[in-house]
Amino acid sequence: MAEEEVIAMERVLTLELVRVTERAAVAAAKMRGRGDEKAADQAAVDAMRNELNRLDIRGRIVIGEGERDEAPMLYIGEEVGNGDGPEVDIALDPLEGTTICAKNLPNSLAVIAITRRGGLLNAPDVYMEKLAIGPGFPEGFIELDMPPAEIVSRIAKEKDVRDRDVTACILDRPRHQKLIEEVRATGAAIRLIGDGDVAGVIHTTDPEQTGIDFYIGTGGAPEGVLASAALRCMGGQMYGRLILDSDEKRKRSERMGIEDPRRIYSEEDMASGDVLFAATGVTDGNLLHGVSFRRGIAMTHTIVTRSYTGTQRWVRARHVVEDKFEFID
Ligand code: VTB
Repeated sequence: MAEEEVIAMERVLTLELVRVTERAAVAAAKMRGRGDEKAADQAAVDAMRNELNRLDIRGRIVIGEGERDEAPMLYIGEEVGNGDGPEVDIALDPLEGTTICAKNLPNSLAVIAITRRGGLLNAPDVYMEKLAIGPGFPEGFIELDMPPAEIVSRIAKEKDVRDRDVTACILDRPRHQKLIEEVRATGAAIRLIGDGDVAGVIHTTDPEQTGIDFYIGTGGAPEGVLASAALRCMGGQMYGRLILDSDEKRKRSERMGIEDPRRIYSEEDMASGDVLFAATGVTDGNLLHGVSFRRGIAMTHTIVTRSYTGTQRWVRARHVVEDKFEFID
């Protein structure tokens, strides 16, 4: 396909992506607050896969539900789309934050990112150290190994506020105890989240709205790639390093093409070239409303964006879903 044709395709595809995350979000939202993570995830996976297979793409899942033998659907390497159109790579999480959805807590999302073939880091399902800030800071403003005190004071200086006016977002895990103490020692505040670090990273792109200035800590590597894709479109900087602390993990990552186990990846290394990204709120959140239901209607709130232009569209949709909250096709 000629270059202009691919760009035109991507332009069309961007809006199509909204349908994909909307469907997943509505399916997951029906399972909100029921204490059943698996059922919520399964509903989102089924819905996302059905919708993905209607798109004019030759898609390959790079970041998905897991390895082929552990995930029956949307596994890494699965081909999706209707087989027409451009060859693309896909990172997705039909329900990012399964536990928060099951508990009906804020910020669970249905997310997807699409690049041209080869545009996404094939990240193994291991932990990744992450650091992210939103747009408007000079390149190289933060570094992964920078002490938290330095990060806080740099952000405070740049924003012309005090250290105590800066807020970090960190996953609430015992492994972060020291990090939490270090950040608190600077006077900065922390929003501790139970899950959902893709949302945590995205929140750095609009600190006025979300109250989050930077994201720091260790979470899933696949989520790191998804978050990078979002920042490529929405602006910001992100750094990540895989934690390969066993022979098994090192071998597995080698098989996935990771040559340097200590490499620090930037957002551009994790999601390169043109990137399309969409996220729909499942539960209410700081940037996106969750799905709301009323008689025969489902309301969704989605952000869809594209790195090529940087346009962000916030799509509020009203779906006629009839009595059983099933879509009319
Ligand atoms: C994070 C978070 C995810 O996994 O990546 C986290 O964003 C990391 O793993 O929503 P642990 O739960 O083991 O700390 C999730 O919580 C779930 O995949």
